[in-house]
Amino acid sequence: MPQRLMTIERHILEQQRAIPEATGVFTNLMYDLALAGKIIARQMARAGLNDILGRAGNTNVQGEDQQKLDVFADETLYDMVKDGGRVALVASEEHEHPMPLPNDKPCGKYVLLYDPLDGSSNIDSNASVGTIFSIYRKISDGPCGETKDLLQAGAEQVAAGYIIYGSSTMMVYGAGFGVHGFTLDPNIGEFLLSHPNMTFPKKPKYYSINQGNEIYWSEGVRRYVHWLQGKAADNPRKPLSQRYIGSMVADFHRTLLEGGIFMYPADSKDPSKPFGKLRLGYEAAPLAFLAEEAGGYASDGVGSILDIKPTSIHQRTPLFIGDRDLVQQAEAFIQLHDQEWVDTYQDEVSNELVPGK
Ligand code: AHM
Ligand code: MG
Repeated sequence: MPQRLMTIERHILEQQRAIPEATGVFTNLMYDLALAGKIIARQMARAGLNDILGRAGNTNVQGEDQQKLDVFADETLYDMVKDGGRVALVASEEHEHPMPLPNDKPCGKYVLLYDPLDGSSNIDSNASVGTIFSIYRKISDGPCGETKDLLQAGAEQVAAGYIIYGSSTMMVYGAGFGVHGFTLDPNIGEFLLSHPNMTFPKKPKYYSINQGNEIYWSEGVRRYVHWLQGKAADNPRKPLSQRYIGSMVADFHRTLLEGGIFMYPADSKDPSKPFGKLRLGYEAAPLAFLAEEAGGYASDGVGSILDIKPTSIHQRTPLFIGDRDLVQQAEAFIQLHDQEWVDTYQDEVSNELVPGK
């Protein structure tokens, strides 16, 4: 008897059946994202052949070079969601302002944020990159979305996920019923359930950070990483191995499968980026949502990432994510050694507790 194949479509549909008020709009939005993922994966696989590798010659709102595949992924995602009537407003890493829908298209009840191709500086070296997405309910009263819909605390996410383009393509998502991973079978063009109910392993294996930035770290972060390395004289522990790809989706995916912690702390490298490099809305918050659904935790070093209410779409945040105990230990080191930094930071960013949490 052949094993029953669970496609991502069937899986989402079955989960949504458990919600009496579900109208199918969310299910269709997830289909749209899965289809965008398939199209991006196909283009990625052909990248060398199509001479699409390399820079597009533009600079995005963060002042970073846009890779050609960044542009392709960004356009593909917008194209897939713009006319279905599921979303009301879209924000992308590649656009300074939120992207409204075309005038003649209906607005839906969700808003979507995405990083179309995170880690794209890795493309030319054939390392894994990924798409990250985050979905909220539209809370504004007008027919179409407003910026405030995109600036909700991460705890309000309806769903979040990523598509990793690696040795195989995988889509991993969470919508309140655990975290589930699907591997793209290129022969039938379907994402098939391969990793149901993903949770962080009990025993952490790796820590993941750009060690080259050590001279820019705070005392607390430096001491914490030394502690992970088993160097703390007062509490020697077995060192964790280090892994770092520099592509957060790939680093997070490994952390979820193998156990451990991924970090991009605040540092003093670039005064224009005092809170590190990663963006809250479409990088940290969606992965934080998945981390918590998978039994882990994500923090900015002070409190939960999911409790931060963003004030701008491209806001950056320090990030510690993965094994709950390890992330809480990072918070303890920062609390103990970086009190001055914590005070200044808290003046600027409030981890407002979301009602009901
Ligand atoms: P991007 O969105 O421009 O690709 O940048 C984000 C990426 C993350 O995937 C990764 O964790 C980080 O940048 C790596 O940065 P660094 O090279 O400073 O270690
Ligand atoms: Mg990114």
